[in-house]
Amino acid sequence: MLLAGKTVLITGASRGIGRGTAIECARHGADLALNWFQDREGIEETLAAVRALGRRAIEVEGDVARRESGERFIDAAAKAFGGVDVFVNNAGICPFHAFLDTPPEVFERTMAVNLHGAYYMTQAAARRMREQGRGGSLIAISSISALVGGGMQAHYTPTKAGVHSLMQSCAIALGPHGIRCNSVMPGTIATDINKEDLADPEKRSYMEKRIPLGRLGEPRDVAGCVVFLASDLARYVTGAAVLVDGGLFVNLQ
Ligand code: NAD
Ligand code: RM4
Repeated sequence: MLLAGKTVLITGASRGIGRGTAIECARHGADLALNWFQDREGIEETLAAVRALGRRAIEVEGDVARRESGERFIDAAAKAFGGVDVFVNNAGICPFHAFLDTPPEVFERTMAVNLHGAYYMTQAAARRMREQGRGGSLIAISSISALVGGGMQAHYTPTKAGVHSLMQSCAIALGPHGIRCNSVMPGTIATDINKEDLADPEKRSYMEKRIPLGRLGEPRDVAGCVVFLASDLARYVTGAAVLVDGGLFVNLQ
């Protein structure tokens, strides 16, 4: 029970890593405020899973790319649970596309959701934590793609480097308030975001072979690391990034 008594907020919690993280946080005793967008069915499943573990949970609809979504989300969480202890910036998109003909709308939407959304959400959560005066933990779901490229991801990888950089700067800006800021860098985790990309058996087996632990990741592989960073076990960890990739990044030869 590493998170007993804490309120954890997660964006994009209707499926994938966001849902897996919500469930793992609930197992560790947290109450959950869950942001979602265009996926009512998915968020209902996440809520049911969290409540089945005996934890309290609320859902707040909102497109993270809209500036006002941040304050609405934080206000709703604070009203329901009396405060905000942990904020997980997870919502993200990755519409795979060749670089040379990526439409500007695809680039701009990816930036707006993954980076601008992260910035405004993080700022709203940090403002609340500072007001509360009891510190907190901000966690960005960055990516291995913050460190290495992807030929079909030139509009995406800069957003993942961006959220990691955001956590580094926030660690400095918010350290005096006792607010820790860290990134988790998942490798390749099988979720809807890459379902189509990994539907190609050749691509899937290529990725699997590159991973020393011999398998693609699951959302709960990432969730364990988030729980650690959210918890008081990580009380002296800030400005850090943790790869959760089965060894993919270090596998040169
Ligand atoms: P996913 O598609 O299963 O989940 C993405 C979630 O974000 C969904 O709940 C979706 O509804 C939500 N979302 C999308 N746009 C939104 C918006 N505008 N406002 C609010 N919510 C929105 O994918 P996932 O793999 O669980 O991805 C979660 C995060 O993990 C992303 O930031 C992604 O970049 C990151 N990540 C994923 C992998 C991977 O291999 N799956 C690896 C590294 C990093
Ligand atoms: C991740 C990483 C994975 C990819 C997902 C969509 O950040 O690049 O390999 O499958 O994004």
